[in-house]
Amino acid sequence: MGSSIHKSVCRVCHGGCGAIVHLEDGRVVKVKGDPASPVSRGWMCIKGLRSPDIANHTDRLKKPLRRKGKRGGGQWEEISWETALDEIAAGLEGIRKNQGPEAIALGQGTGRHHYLHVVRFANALGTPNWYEPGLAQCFIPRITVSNLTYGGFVVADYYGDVKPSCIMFWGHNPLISNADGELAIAVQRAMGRNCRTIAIDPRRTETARKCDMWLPVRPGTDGALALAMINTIITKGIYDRGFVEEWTAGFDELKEHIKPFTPQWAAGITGIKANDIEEAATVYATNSPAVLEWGLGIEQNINSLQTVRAIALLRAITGNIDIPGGDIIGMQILKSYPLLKEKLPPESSKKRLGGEEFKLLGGWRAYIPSAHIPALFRAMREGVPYRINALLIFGNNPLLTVANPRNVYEALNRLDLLVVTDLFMTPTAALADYVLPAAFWTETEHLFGFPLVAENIAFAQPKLAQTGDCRQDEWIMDELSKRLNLPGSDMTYRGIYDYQLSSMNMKFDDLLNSGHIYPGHRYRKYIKSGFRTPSGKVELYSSVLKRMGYDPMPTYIEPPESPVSTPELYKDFPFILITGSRKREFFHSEHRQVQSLRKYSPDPCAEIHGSAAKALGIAEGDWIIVSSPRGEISMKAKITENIHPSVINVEHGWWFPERPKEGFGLWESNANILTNDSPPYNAAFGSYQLRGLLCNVKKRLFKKYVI
Ligand SMILES: Nc1nc2c(c(=O)[nH]1)N[C@H]1C(S)=C(S)[C@@H](COP(=O)(O)OP(=O)(O)OC[C@H]3O[C@@H](n4cnc5c(=O)[nH]c(N)nc54)[C@H](O)[C@@H]3O)O[C@H]1N2
Ligand SMILES: Nc1nc2c(c(=O)[nH]1)N[C@H]1C(S)=C(S)[C@@H](COP(=O)(O)OP(=O)(O)OC[C@H]3O[C@@H](n4cnc5c(=O)[nH]c(N)nc54)[C@H](O)[C@@H]3O)O[C@H]1N2
Ligand code: SF4
Ligand SMILES: [Mo]
Repeated sequence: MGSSIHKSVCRVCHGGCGAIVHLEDGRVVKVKGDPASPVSRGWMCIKGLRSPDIANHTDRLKKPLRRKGKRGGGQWEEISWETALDEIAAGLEGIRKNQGPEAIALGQGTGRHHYLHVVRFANALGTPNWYEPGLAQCFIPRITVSNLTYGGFVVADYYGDVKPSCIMFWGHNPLISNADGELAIAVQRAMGRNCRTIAIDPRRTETARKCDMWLPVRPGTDGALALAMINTIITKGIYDRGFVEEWTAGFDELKEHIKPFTPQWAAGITGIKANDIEEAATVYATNSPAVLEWGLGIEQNINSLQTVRAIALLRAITGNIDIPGGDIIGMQILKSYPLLKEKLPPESSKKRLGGEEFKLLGGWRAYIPSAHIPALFRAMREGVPYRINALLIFGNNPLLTVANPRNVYEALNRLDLLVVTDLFMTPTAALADYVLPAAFWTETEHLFGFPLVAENIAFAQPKLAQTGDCRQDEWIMDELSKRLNLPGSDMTYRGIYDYQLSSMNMKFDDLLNSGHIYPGHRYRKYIKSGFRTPSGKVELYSSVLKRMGYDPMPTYIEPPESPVSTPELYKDFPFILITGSRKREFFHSEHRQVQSLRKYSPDPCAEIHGSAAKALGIAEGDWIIVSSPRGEISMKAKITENIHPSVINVEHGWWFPERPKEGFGLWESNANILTNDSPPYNAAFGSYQLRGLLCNVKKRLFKKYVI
């Protein structure tokens, strides 16, 4: 076959970096950055560059597998795709007829190529019960609040001619996470000489270390900090009067509402000095255009809705929306993915687990309605309010990425049918009845709207290579749809790409030739058509939230497990726990088997401040036990000055592919043993707590298990 070189776009993470892929005899041998990419301009991160090591890994799943012997026993039989698909379709058909389609649940992971195809497949099947481990805990609060407040999702304008004069990073570390298509390289360039920068994070992250100001906020109290910044900006009169008068609704109510939320008030809650709060608010409000880079740190707690709302209002009162160099509303150049919403009858939607209770996650107003994870896994375990019999997972490892893996484990063991599609055998896949081999990004054909949700650019990803019998997830769903004769089964994923591109009179083949299309941004779209909200203005006072029974004005409540709320518990658990801060070399629970990435982080680590470590007699590299009221795990101590002394930062996603016989060491260092899937939840989204809980740390006295 010889060697050849191709252009593509990397999707090891949420993606976007232009990639030059070198093939030899059909194998991916090298991946380099594409200098011609309009967003990454030649840059790639370590995961993208190591793509050949992932694609060609000897542990890749290569054939469909059927379980032999007992569940989780590790005995498999290789079968053909025909057999696997026929048998799975027959199983699904039986459950659909006997228990009803809602007894089939679908699961998927974060923002991958097949994301919307899973939702379409669920609708076609007639089940309202699909989930993703992010959603209420990730991105849905930011998307929903943007839509409610400004009528569209905003992203930082790094690619236009005007560059931001200020960037405020809030619970976000994009230099490492490249989250949702906001690439580190673009952020780094924007942070150049003439840009004021502020980081709000309990850790002095890679991003914070490059900033002028670092505000080490107490985890879970960001809502109070944002209210105090609004207070400062309004009290000092440094808001954008013209924009506020013409383009916002509810300013008078907001002005009245924020009176008690002074910087002094917030200082007592957040641990940030009142002067610093005022200074940060002033820098943000007086250096226009300004970008507010919000991240996951503000969502993985039960105050998600109102915290995100308060932060969203800062953009509005400073007039930084849809202006050059500010936060711009996405162009959404592609036609919306045909999700077949109309195929899910209202009586089925009503059965969505948690949908009635968490209206902005699962109700009709939700961005893409989904099930509430704790309710769904409870239904699997207990059959309440009805039993879930089958779960089909496309790229998710819930035993590592969902709160309380014990509950997940019990739930998975109760299923009649568990099908997991993945690149590798994982702790979750190990419990399945069928394991299906997924295609890696160099093996998929994909139309990629960038950045996620805002879609200002469309990229084409060509299928370049083939590993074993691996297939892309969309193909698997299409094949099952055909066998089940589901609505929409006449349109394959390839047909959907053509449909989506018809907005620009293009076909997917045309885009494959050109690589990408970037029609350019139109700023201040609202001047022509208003904001897409009920009032046509930015809703400082949210009429929709009011109607839904939620507070129309941003509010603050103390985290339910904290030094203030639970002082008794705090005596036994005297640290504040945060989990899951991103690491360059891993994507969630992935890549622990890839030596060229694992070598950077061979062991699971927890960050602890030098003063706390000293007091506990813990030295760098010691094995420690981190415990919470829910359980304990082993981690290696990483001592640092770059963290608030009261905070412990625990890496998430840890399992040990090298230890298959011990259940992959699933229970040893799994951060979610410490997190909480129990109520209270956020009232609108049902968000549970992965950050801002209490924990304790002690030195581990016995020797660590040796591989
Ligand atoms: N404690 C704690 N837990 C967290 C978080 C945290 O901060 N702290 N973060 C949460 C967030 S925000 C998210 S979004 C979730 C992410 O949760 P997940 O999406 O579940 O995380 P991953 O481990 O990346 O992916 C799961 C599996 O997908 C497989 N995979 C990768 N690409 C493909 C593909 O194209 N097709 C298929 N079929 N499989 C593929 C991988 O091999 C992996 O086994 O984790 C959440 N969990
Ligand atoms: N390499 C790599 N990249 C990834 C991922 C990955 O697993 N690995 N995951 C992807 C996914 S799904 C997501 S959602 C994004 C997330 O990307 P980011 O939004 O950048 O999220 P994190 O790094 O998880 O968390 C950001 C910061 O929140 C801080 N934090 C914790 N609690 C609080 C709090 O209460 N308040 C404040 N203000 N800050 C807090 C943490 O210290 C951390 O530095 O990354 C994506 N990119
Ligand atoms: S940042 Fe994401 S898209 Fe870019 S190279 Fe890394 S993994 Fe690939
Ligand atoms: Mo996420």
